[in-house]
Amino acid sequence: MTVQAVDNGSPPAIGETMVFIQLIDVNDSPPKLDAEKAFIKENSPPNSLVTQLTASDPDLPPNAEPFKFKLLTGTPLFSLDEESGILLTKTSIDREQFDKFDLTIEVQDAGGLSSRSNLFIEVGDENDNPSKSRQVQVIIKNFEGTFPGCSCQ
Ligand SMILES: [Ca+2]
Ligand SMILES: [Ca+2]
Ligand SMILES: [Ca+2]
Repeated sequence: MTVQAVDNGSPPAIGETMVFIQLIDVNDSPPKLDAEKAFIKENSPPNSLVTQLTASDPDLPPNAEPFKFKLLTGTPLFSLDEESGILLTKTSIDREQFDKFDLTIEVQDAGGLSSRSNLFIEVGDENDNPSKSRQVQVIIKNFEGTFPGCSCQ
């Protein structure tokens, strides 16, 4: 930015100088989780990847990355790596038992500000419940040895 100084002389003398203003970033924005939804197929083996969480923070380093992720919802079904944001299953999930989850995740920036968001996880269906066999009774009436549409005796 340029600053001009004018004195009261006649004619006035004008001086110009460049002034650099350095804005110092303060950590006034908590990070926010980028994704709100994830998906996992039912019957996936334990340690399957659900998603890798990422976050955004408008502040400059060191008030932004690296982030720390925390799973606040107590659940025996998922594990979240604090540093990488990798969310894994701990066990195989049965969609006929649980078809969705709403997890609360806390994300913290390197300056210590944090926010909480919900992560909705949908469990995808597999056709793993075959229809049960039923007993069906079929009665065929035989009229004097002839059966319409059939060459049987
Ligand atoms: Ca921040
Ligand atoms: Ca199932
Ligand atoms: Ca199923």
